[in-house]
Amino acid sequence: MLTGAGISAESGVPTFRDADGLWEGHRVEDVATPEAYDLKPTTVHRFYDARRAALLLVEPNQAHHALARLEESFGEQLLVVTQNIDDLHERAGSSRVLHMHGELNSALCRGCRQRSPWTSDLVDHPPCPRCGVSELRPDVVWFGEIPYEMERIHHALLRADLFVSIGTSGAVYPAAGFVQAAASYGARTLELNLQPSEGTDFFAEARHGPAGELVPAWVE
Ligand code: BJW
Repeated sequence: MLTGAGISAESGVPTFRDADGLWEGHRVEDVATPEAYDLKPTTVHRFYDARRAALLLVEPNQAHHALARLEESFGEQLLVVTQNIDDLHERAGSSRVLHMHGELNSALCRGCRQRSPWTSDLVDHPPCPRCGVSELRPDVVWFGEIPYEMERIHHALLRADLFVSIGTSGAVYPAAGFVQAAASYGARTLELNLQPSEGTDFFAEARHGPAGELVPAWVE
């Protein structure tokens, strides 16, 4: 299972590339970069601080809950690889979740690369509590950086019988390439998205509509 911003849209979390997208008129490819952070760290911190605060006000939706129910039935056979940095899968009850683009509630030290929970006292941006030297940045994967958990994801793609992609535009690699990898290793492939994604032709089957309706209907 691969999920993207579209699965959280009905919870009220903005997507990246839809009309009312997250970066308010900026192309995400221009701003979600380490270079943008180097240039304007305070602006970037403010942006993620606001998203972290907004996350406290939203709840998982029917699509997140349906995937949690699926895990209850399939256990270790089910793996959710999410590009999302929110924690809505976990709050719905999923436990087998890999956050390939990092997590909003985690901090990354720019020096020692240690990851630690993002706590409220980090609002003042103190140095890393472990090395005491370098600054903490949001623990998210920007363009040009290597996504997390690639080895485990590759292993899962190799073994998958079924690959389902939910709420992602298919515009960002390596996630956009997972469907072709899974298909080449023998998996059935299904897209569940509001509209045809950029990679829709690579899927054996596609259903289009809101995730809050499509995912529960597919799961039941
Ligand atoms: C609904 C819905 C509803 C709405 N119901 N659906 C040239 C060619 C190929 C690749 C490259 C290239 N040049 C550079 C690259 C690589 C680059 C890349 O892909 N660039 C593209 C622009 C081409 N990728 C990278 O740099 C990545 N790293 C990398 O490749 O490292 C090399 C490497 C890889 C592997 C092994 C070893 C080495 C890193 C990419 C990092 C992306 N980071 C971001 C920001 C994360 C932090 C944050 O959240 O702020 O991740 S960018 C942003 O895009 C975010 C998302 O996770 C990601 C994907 O977006 P997503 O989830 O698809 O959202 P949207 O908005 O695009 O789409 C939403 C969809 O939902 C739409 O289709 C809607 O219709 C739908 N929808 N409502 C159902 N209710």
